[in-house]
Order: sequence, then C-alpha cells, then structure tokens
Amino acid sequence: MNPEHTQHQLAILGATPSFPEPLHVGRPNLGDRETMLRRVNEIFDRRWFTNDGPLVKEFEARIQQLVGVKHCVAMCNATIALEIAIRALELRGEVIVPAYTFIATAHALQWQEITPVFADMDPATHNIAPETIERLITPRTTGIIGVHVWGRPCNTEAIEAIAAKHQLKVMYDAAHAFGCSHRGRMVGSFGSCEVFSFHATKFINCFEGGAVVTNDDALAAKLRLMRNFGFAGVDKVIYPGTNGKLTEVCAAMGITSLEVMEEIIVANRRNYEAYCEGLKSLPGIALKEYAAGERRNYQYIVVEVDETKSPLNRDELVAVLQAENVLARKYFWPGCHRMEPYKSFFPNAHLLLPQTEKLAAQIMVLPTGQSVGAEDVGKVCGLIHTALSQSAVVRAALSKQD
Ligand code: T4K
Repeated sequence: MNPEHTQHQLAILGATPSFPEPLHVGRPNLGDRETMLRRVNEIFDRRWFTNDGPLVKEFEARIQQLVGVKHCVAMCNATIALEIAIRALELRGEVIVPAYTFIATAHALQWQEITPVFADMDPATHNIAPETIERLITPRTTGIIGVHVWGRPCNTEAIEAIAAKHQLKVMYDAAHAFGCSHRGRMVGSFGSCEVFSFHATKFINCFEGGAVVTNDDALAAKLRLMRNFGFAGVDKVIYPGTNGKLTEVCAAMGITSLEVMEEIIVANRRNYEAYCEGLKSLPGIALKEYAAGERRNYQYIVVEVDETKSPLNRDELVAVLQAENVLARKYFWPGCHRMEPYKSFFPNAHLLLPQTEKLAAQIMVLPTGQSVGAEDVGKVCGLIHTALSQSAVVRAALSKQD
C-alpha cells in the first residue's frame, strides 16, 4: 500500500470529513462561461426561446456530424426522447430491456402501457446478456431496447441477430454513450435509432436535454412531428403528439459544452487512469476498465466490490465514503425489477436475473469529471485503502450508527 494512503482520518471514526465540501458523482461539466453568457444574451436579443430555434438546429447539426448520422432530433430530456422513439417505432405489448439500467428505460415503456420484460446482465460488460434474451420472447414481444451501460456499447451484433430471427425492432438507450464508438463506428447509428441524454450529470450537458439519432428519414420525420404536438405546418395537426422540444437556452448550453468535449474527455481519462493506479491490487476491488482502441467518454468510474474477497462490502464502503463527503453512488441498485411497479408486477423476476442480483449489490460509482482533480482522486483512493485496512474499526463505527 502507498504510505500516503494511510494518512486520512475517517469521519466515521469521529474526525472531520476528509473533504470539507461534498465530492459528487455527476457534478456538471462546464463549457466556457463567457461564451455561454454571450449566447444567452443573443437569445434575449432574438426573443426566440424555443420551438426549433437556430441554436437547437445548430446543436442537432453538430451532433449529426459528430456521430455520423443523417438525423438528430433534439428533445427536452432523454426520458421523453425514449418515450417518443418507442412510440414512433410502434413498439407495443412487451419489450425486452435489461434489468440493470436507470429506471427511465423501463418507465418510458410502462408510461405507454408497454410491459418491460427484464433480461439479465453480462457481468463482464454490465450490459444486457444477449443469451438471456431469446427465452423471454413471447408472441407479445415487439422489440428490444439495449442500453450501453457506462458508455460501453452493447453486443449489437448478437442483439440484432436475435431481433432479425424473431422480427423484432431494436433501439438503444445510449444515454451514457455519447462520443463512444463500437468496432470503430460511433454509437448513434446502431439499431433503428439511439437516444442520448444531455442531462446536467452527463459528460456533455444541456442542463436538461436529450436527442434521438437515426439514419431513417421517415422515422426522423415522425419523431419531429411527435416532438411538436403533431403539427405538420401552421394550424395543421395530424397526430396526437406531445411537447418534447428542447429550449434555446438548453441548446446554447449543449453547444458550449460540445466545444470543450475533448477537454472534458481528457479530464475524465486522467481521473480514470488515476483511479486505476490508486485502486490496483486491492483484494476484492475491481475498477471496470474501458477498452483501448475505441472512443470512450470515461464519464463513469465504476467499481465492483466483491464482498467474498474485500474486507468491507459495497454498502459499508459507500457509507464510509459518504461520511467523508465522497458521495459515491450505488447505481443502479437494486435493479429495475426490484422497483415499483415492476416489483409488484413480477415478484419472482429476480429468479431469472442472477447476475443483475449479484452485481447490482456490488457496484459503486465514484466521483469524476472536470470538477474532480487528480489530487481528489488520490485522496478518495487513500480513503478506500484506509477503510479496507481498518475494516474492523469501520464495521464497529457503522454498527453504532445503525
Ligand atoms: N437512460 C439511462 C441509462 C440513464 O442513465 C438516464 C439518466 C436516462 C435514460 C434518462 O435521461 P434523462 O431523462 O435524465 O435525460 C441521475 C440523473 O438525473 C439521470 O439523468 C441519470 N441517468 C442518472 C444515472 O443519474 P439521480 O437520481 O442519481 O440524480 P441526482 O439528483 O441524485 O443527481 C446525481 C448527482 O449529481 C448528485 O450527486 C448531485 C449531482 N448533481 C446533480 C445535478 C442535477 C450536481 O452536482 N448538479 C446538478 O445540477 O439521476
């Protein structure tokens, strides 16, 4: 162990927290403040605030170019974008999704009375395990939604082969995977369409925002119609659409964010490499690695804590870190199938989800992004070393807190 790693006091043991201010997962990255404020001033001058304004169009054009797709339809957030994409693809009945994802993936289906059917995860990638999909297909199944968890693309080839065999539609929740590639091809062009999130916590953000990207002209036209109440021209409504529009100020934030995309990736990568170094060779602690040779945004630092080898389990480690003001998160615990309404609908779903059950209890996500420096990463790693080496003391302190 690096001697530096032993010097931190644990607040859980009565000292002050190592970080006076909370170190968050998902702290927003910022583009150039002056440029953003200039854009906001221009929005004020133009008095054009929403409804397909010039900055929304510019944001869409930049994404199309970056991802290499024909169409980008910007939306107010990724949840609405998922709902609109699902509806535009005419999915109904049952749709297969991974149980290990943010709840929005499942809710976007349930919201329109489509049943999400949960597939298990591949422990190596944390993505949907293609071999668990086929047995879930019923006559009511109409599609599969893969999620590129942590920005690591799903096994699109296997998913699409199963879909072709059973005549199912495929789309992807790419909320984490903007700026990532799969076999040299940018995420965004797989399946019928893919959905990005530009929420404040995402590596590129619009405050709130999302987008559906596709190479399908007819689908893009339908998405635009649905995003804007079903208007097909002034005073002409041809579909019961919704309001999924992105505002100009959000698009301004997105463009300003895109302008520093490479800088953010450099900061994320630096932190990722520092975490790799700081957490290596700790028993039971495995940092999920990003594949070399592909484009990655490195926006999530994901650690598996195997309680059979680590002196502390995931929950204990998260509790210690949080007491030190390192607000590590247990994403996506306990899995969608253990949240309502799915838990009540499918009380035995966990029996088919052994890997999700096991890994959702082991995974923690650590802070990174522009606002986290290399020194912070060193300190977080130091805390983890200290906590593990003083596990008996930590356990005793935690039991007193209960
Ligand atoms: N699909 C997937 C796979 C997703 O992961 C998500 C969203 C979606 C779909 C839906 O996308 P959107 O509809 O949101 O565009 C957060 C985000 O709210 C959510 O967007 C994200 N995934 C999810 C993984 O994380 P929570 O419930 O953890 O949010 P919250 O409020 O606890 O914030 C997370 C952390 O970020 C906290 O430590 C505080 C920090 N934070 C947050 C905000 C908003 C800040 O420091 N500043 C901020 O402005 O869901």
